Amino acid sequence: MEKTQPWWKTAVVYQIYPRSFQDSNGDGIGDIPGIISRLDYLQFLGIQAIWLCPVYQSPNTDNGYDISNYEAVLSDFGTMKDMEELIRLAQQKGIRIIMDLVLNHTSNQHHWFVEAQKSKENPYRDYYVWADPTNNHAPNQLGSIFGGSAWKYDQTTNQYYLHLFSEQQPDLNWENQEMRTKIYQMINFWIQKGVGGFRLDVIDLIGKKPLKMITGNGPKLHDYLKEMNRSVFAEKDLMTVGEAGSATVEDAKKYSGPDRNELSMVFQFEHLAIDQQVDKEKWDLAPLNLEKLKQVFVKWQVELAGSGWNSLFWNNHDQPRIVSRWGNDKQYRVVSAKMLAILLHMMQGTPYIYQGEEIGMTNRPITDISEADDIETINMYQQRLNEGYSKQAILASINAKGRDNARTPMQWNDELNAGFTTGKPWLAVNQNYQVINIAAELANENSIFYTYQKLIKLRKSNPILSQGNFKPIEDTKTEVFAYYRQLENTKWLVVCNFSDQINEFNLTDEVEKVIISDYSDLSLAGMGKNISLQLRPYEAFVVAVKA
Ligand code: TEU
Ligand code: CA
Repeated sequence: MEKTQPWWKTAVVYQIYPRSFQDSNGDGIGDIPGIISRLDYLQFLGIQAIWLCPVYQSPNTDNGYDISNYEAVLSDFGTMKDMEELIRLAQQKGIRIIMDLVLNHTSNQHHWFVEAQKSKENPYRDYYVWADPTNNHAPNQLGSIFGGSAWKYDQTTNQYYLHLFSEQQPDLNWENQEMRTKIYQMINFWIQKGVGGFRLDVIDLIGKKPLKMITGNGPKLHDYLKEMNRSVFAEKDLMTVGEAGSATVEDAKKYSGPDRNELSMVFQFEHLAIDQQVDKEKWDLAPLNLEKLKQVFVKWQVELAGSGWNSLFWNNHDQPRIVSRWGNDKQYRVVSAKMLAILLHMMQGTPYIYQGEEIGMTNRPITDISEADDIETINMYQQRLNEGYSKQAILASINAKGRDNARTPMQWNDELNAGFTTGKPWLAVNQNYQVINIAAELANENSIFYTYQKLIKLRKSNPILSQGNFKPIEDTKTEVFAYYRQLENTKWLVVCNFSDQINEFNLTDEVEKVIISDYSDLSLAGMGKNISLQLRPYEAFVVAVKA
């Protein structure tokens, strides 16, 4: 057993999308004072850190992922004083603030880009990626993740600039040492404020070689991360998590290996790519293949153990809500949400809870594109209309995978606008807030909330979860996902029925104690050795067994 583990190996992180969390001044937009007013709730849930999505100055073409000033707070969210207050008050409650760093690109309104656009000789020109036209066209066929070309023509200097996201998000040129040094100074500005760490947006892209059509995992990516670590993270008790959409297990070992001196962990998305058609886009839907899901989870658990560190998540501000996506948000919403939580939180890694996941908030379907806010969705709608897709097919894709699903306001209670705002919410509240809300969850001892609260407590007080090994149980029904965790002579069996049907599971262990279950009537009585259990819809339980 490791004596001293870094705090983030036994912690659970809560992700807040500030626009949608809690409004405090009636303008319909969530803000930092609103978050401060909910710190008691978060402390009661038991989380140890908050990943705060961007609150920096931004024109909001990508809701804050287009930063125009990294060292100023957008007035929608409040002031720098509010931010300092949040860090201080959270600290008092044992909660660290993890800031979201968007280092692959800035807003086109950032003064570096405003300068760079002026002339080829401008001192900031090389902070960005410029290229000459090829036969009067874009330098090459590189595409933007938000649709269209990744190159935008700039009349003033007859060159194109690179934007892997929207045209308003010009890519920074990480080959420029001076630019990198300015970024490190900015990171230090936030470290001096007392933050607990950072989430690094699309960090796998900063090594890009666009003229060679290389975007993710470029040749110098890990050199930059080592330089960043040396310059700002080293010797400090910070947690850093890199968003690495393209990462394989081998990549994750490079990012998060204990002696790599790069990052604490990464967000990889292999498990969340299973319900899309191979080599297509997330909008090209495919049914969830449970065998594949099990293989992916088992691979990451077994192969990264000891040589890196996993993040564990179902949701974030870019993903549809998991209870609608792979659970059952109708008849079995509560028990399927609990099953998904137990399945994920019993694994090795740092779990992340996205705001509202802890009460089983669901997707919010739209019937017309005018109800959408997200630039990625709006661009795709137009692009696919032009490509001849029917509106119905496009809306089906949006309702399954659109990012607005995760961005509807937090549902605090059954009052007007779910208690999120006294004004007009910037994005419509999901009308099921009358039933699905925090107040109702807190009043019900069998709610999803209390399952999450218990899972957080279990991780904090049982080293088996942060240090125990992971061993899958192979010979089960496809729908049954079962595995062991073991640390010395403590052994836990995790069994999850990932289905709305009854499925059997052959119990071969001697059960000693029920740790947690999503049916409140599970008892030891029926769990004799070598019996076949009939697992109820979405039944999940964890039991201590004889090692
Ligand atoms: O997301 C990376 C990214 O590729 C997103 O487009 C996301 O993976 C995709 O929408 C899922 O289908 C990060 C941020 O999380 C996202 O909110 C930003 O829009 C994006 O980078 C640009 O900063
Ligand atoms: Ca507000």
